[in-house]
Amino acid sequence: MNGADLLCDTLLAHDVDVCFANPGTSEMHFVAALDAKPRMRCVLGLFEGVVTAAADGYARMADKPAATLLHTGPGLANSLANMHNARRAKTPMINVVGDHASYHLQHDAPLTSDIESLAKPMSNWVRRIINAETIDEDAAAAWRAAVSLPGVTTLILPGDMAWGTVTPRSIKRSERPKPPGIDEKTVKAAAAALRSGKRVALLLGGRALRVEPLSVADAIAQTANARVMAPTSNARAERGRGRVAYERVPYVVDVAVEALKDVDVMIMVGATVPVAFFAYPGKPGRVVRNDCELITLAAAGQDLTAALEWLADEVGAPRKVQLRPAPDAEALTAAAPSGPLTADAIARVVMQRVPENAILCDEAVTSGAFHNYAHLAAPHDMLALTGGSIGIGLPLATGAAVACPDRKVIGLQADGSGMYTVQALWTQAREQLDVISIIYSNRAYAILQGEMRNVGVKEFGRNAERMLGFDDPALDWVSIAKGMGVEGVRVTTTDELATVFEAALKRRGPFLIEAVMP
Ligand SMILES: Cc1ncc(C[n+]2csc(CCOP(=O)(O)OP(=O)(O)O)c2C)c(N)n1
Repeated sequence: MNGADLLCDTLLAHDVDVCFANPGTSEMHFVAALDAKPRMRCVLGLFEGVVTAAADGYARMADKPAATLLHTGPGLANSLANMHNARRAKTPMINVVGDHASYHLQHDAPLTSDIESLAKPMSNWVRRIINAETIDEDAAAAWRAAVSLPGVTTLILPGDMAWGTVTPRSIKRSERPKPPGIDEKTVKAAAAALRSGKRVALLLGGRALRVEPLSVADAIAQTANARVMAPTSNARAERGRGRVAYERVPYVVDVAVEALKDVDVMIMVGATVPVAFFAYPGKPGRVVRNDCELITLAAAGQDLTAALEWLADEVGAPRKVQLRPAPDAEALTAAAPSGPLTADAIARVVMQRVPENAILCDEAVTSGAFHNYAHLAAPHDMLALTGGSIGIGLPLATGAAVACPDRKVIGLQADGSGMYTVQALWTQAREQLDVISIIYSNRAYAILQGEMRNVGVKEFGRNAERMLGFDDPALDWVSIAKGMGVEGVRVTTTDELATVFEAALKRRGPFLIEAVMP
């Protein structure tokens, strides 16, 4: 038995049985160890940004970490943008990064780099393995750090630790660390605020956006006349008909300030104070009022449902609540206007047809109108980009589909962002994953064109046009998909989209719809 075997066995003992991978020479012993364990499912990503985003999507849906396998500093560097997104989503993840054998580093061979310095900013926990005999302890520590949230962990595995002989042993599974308890004083303060007559918003994030805690929050809100809100983008939210239709904090600063101007007290549950995505001259950084009282009832790694239940008891809220009727239910049946594709029309076509229990992955950017209708769609999970680093959508959907093979996954994907990690389509084909990707093909970085106009530029010059648009040559998404083994169809009208989407929902396996927007 060698260190790589011990690492693999320890991961399996902790029920980490999927490894998204892009290996290299220094990881060959670990590849051999993974190969010797058929229980471990290894999924190849053809770029490391696919690997980490797929591990993210997997963990969001499986509620447990996947491992990743990355090759030395450069492989890790390629994966970092989506590792950043995972860290922002508070996703549990165990990255295994191979390195040269420890005694080889002195030669400064071509792939030598400072892996720790690359890993630290995007990881919550980093450890270099220095003794093959104790790899089981290292891997168990990584698992504990991953599941106690926030949880991106990185283990650096030098070649000699992987091939070093170790004493065979039976592996003990670690206890899941107990989350920090809920603070009684804070619960009482939150309850007092809810009883005070002040205008209160409950801001829910992380696992508080699952059905059960959401409905407890809604009961509190109905009892105390408060609002239920969520951050603009969330790792995973359980949405749709029959579920709590919370308000999202708007993305645009002025709109967010306006939406929150009446909030005297914000009670945060698995969320932090909402801030503007960017600084703009003369605009605030925090979008709540300066005098808004902020109460953190519970943070991401705590038991958010227990915190809400305690608060509900304090304010005498019932556990069974009447769901408030959707105010605009006629949108459910009204056909989207036929004609050229708009973000709103696509959202309505999708909303009316989303199958029950689907998983939606949102990287629609300026075409993100689906959120306006999410409460009207069949019950679904919504996974979104939480770290602002575009290029997550296609692999996020890939990982979610690996975690939930019996559920339809639907990617709402802006074209510019889709191109960053387009290789995920190949993994979808290779693994025959049940994913429909709808590409919002506006052939531009539309959000940046909007930001340019916002700074007062009316006419774009040649350089701005060439940096913010990509219609020449136009990307041919159907051919791109075909080249990676995924069938696709191009649509240009609402009616075509409806027909093609309905047909796609009836089949299994990956499929792509290029929705060309004027
Ligand atoms: C990794 C990374 N690179 C660049 C950016 C800057 N950026 C933000 S949005 C955007 C363009 C998005 O274009 P697209 O995905 O086509 O969506 P659209 O704006 O057209 O709706 C860019 C380049 C970013 N957020 N993250």
